[in-house]
Amino acid sequence: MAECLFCRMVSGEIAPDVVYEDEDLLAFRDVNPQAPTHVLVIPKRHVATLNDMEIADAELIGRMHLAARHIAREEGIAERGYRTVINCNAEAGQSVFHVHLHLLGGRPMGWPPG
Ligand code: DGP
Repeated sequence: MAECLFCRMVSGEIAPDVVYEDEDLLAFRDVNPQAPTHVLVIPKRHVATLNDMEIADAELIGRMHLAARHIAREEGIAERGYRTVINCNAEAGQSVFHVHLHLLGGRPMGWPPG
C-alpha cells in the first residue's frame, strides 16, 4: 500500500516518533495529540479498518492492546488510568484507513466521548 500514510511509516519512508516496535506492531506519537500521552499502535501489515480484521487476527488485536498497556506503563500513566480507542469508519471519525489503536492518557477524561 504505497499510498497509505501509516504503511509509509512502517517502511521507513516517513519517520514518526516511535515509542514501541516489534515484529508485527509499530507505535508512535500522534501528530495532533488529544492528551499528554497520545500514541497510535498499528499492525505493520496493512488492514484498512477493524471491519476488515478476521478471526485469524484475534491475537494481533490482543497484542495491540497489550502493547498499549506496556506503553502506558512506560509513560507512567498505567495506574492513573488511560483509554484505548479504535475508530472505525466515518461516523466514528476514522481519518487514516490503516487500522490503529489510540492510547490516550495523562489527563482526566469525560464519558461518553464526543
Ligand atoms: P483517526 O481519526 O482515528 O483515523 O486517527 C488518525 C490519527 O492519525 C489522528 O489522531 C492524527 C494522526 N495522524 C495523522 N497524520 C499523522 C502523521 O503524519 N503522523 C502522526 N504521527 N500521526 C498522524
